[in-house]
Amino acid sequence: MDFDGSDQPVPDGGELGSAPVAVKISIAGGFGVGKTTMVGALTEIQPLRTEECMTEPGAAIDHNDGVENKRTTTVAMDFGRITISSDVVVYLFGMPGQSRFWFMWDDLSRGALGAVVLADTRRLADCFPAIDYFEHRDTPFVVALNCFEGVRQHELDEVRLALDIDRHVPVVRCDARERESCRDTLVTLVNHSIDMLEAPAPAPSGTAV
Ligand SMILES: Nc1nc2c(ncn2[C@@H]2O[C@H](COP(=O)(O)OP(=O)(O)O)[C@@H](O)[C@H]2O)c(=O)[nH]1
Ligand SMILES: [Mg+2]
Repeated sequence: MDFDGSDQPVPDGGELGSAPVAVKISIAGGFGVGKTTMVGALTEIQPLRTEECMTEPGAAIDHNDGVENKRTTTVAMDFGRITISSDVVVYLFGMPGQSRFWFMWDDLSRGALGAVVLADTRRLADCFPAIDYFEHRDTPFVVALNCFEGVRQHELDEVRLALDIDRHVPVVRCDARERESCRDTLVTLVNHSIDMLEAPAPAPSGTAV
């Protein structure tokens, strides 16, 4: 048993070792881009969903161009879980895309290892708020182009240019309905997050390098 300087004993590593490490990952992006679909494809448990039917008044606010068949919308969050091993469990938090729910983003993304920003090339601008959000918080993120059928496949470099994101931010293609494709996206994110953690801190401005 170790002590942390207070009166309270702190369990040693052996006792802590029984609880798996929890890794939190955010899934973000605009309305109808496939966030709920991705969490559902990845989770090993019944996903927690907060879907509600879309209504006439909402149609004026939630533009479903390109996803006209969409009948429901997430009104809070999606939640899923992936057990990697007895030591590591990943928790997935799908963040609501509509601007009226952005007030929840801080709570849903706090402590996240990183984020997947899903993008639909037919409505690319819809992912700008999520990209801005993670850029300003220095949260590692990858941009994943959800490849909806029948849509021209843009080159990844074209999309990177259009989004004006840093060269080090990975841009990948995925199919939010396919578990393996989503898994590959998460692997890219985790590797990117590790790279960011290991990257040397930038020199303070004005310091000669
Ligand atoms: N064809 C196709 N449809 C998709 C794909 N991903 C999601 N969808 C559909 O697009 C709609 C919007 O997806 P949803 O996950 O609800 O979007 P969210 O608003 O970001 O949570 C749903 O009807 C999905 O079935 C995809 O990769 N291909
Ligand atoms: Mg949703």
